[in-house]
Amino acid sequence: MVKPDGVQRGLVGEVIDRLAKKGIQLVALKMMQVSPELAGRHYGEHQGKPFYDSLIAFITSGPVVAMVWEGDDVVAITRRLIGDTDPREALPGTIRGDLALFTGNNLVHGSDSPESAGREIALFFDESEICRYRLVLDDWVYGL
Ligand code: D4T
Repeated sequence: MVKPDGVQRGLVGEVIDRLAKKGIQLVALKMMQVSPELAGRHYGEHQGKPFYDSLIAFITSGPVVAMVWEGDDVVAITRRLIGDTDPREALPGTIRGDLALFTGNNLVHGSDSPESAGREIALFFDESEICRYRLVLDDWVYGL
């Protein structure tokens, strides 16, 4: 997901570009306003933490761009491309390392396990919104 700060800063294209250039496949995408109810379900694991209220306020503060990406090891690969939660610790070359400065506004969210990806995709997308198509690029990316 490109968070509200990424949308406002005009970085939606940059984020998509970085992920697409790695070779993973975009199979769903939409711009949407996250409701407080959806934010609470998405970030339920953080309820009770000191940053929870500001996290909910931030993620509902403007539109986000929700996406589904597929590929071998896609969760681990996207986490590496995104970089550390704290952008000051994120390595140069990562999205947060290159483009963000503050944990509260760290530009993007990426699922942290296949299980959370499945849960989060179901929160944001209907099955009918996931596009199944053969990516011709795969032949060249994976050397098939
Ligand atoms: P997300 O979930 O947004 O991809 O971030 P991470 O997976 O990298 O980090 P996280 O779940 O630990 O945190 C979720 C979200 O909360 C914000 N946050 C986090 C914050 O504002 N202050 C904090 O101290 C922490 C740890 C940033 C990301």
